[in-house]
Amino acid sequence: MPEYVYIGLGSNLNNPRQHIDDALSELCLLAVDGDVLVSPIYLTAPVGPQNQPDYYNAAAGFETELGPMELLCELQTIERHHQRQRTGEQWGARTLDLDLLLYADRVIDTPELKVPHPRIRERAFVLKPLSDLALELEIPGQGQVNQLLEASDQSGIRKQVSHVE
Ligand code: A4P
Ligand code: MG
Repeated sequence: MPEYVYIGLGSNLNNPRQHIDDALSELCLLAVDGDVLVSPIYLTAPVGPQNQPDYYNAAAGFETELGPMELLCELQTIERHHQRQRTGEQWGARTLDLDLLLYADRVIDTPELKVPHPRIRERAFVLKPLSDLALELEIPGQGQVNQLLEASDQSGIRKQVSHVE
């Protein structure tokens, strides 16, 4: 049975807007019938080290036949296509970050994969685009996305012209 998943996208290096647009097309290949719901794209102030450019962030939702680990592997393959370098710096700049935010209503806690993504609730750059896709989405164990968003610090989040315009 296909399951519905949500992915968070982030980029702040080497033409980040293009990385986001390309990654959204690549995510279609993982989706049943190629159908992907895409949020608006936001320009967001960096969380973590401040000596890095602003990020472009978005979220995508789709049905997939892939299991959670298979999906994570595919996301990492896409990151590699985008010359993602892991520098070891926590929360440092990157060409493309794809986080598996939610996998249906499952809770997964293994060393390789934690779902829901552990830092969703602290991060308006994730909650805002996620709320555009599904305002009343329930984050297992954490609450509704709109309530988490209200409680989060949304300063530094600016909407960009939509990719479909
Ligand atoms: N991993 C475990 N669970 C997951 C999951 N649900 N989705 C493991 C994806 N990966 C998951 O990831 C490290 C390991 O996490 C993977 O090998 C995987 O097995 P990574 O992508 O190499 O590391 P990372 O992304 O640098 O670390 P982390 O802690 O995931 O960073 P975040 O939380 O993704 O934050 N500021 C703004 N404004 N916008 C941003 O997008 N992003 C970050 C990165 C920092 N500041 C930001 C932004
Ligand atoms: Mg990550």
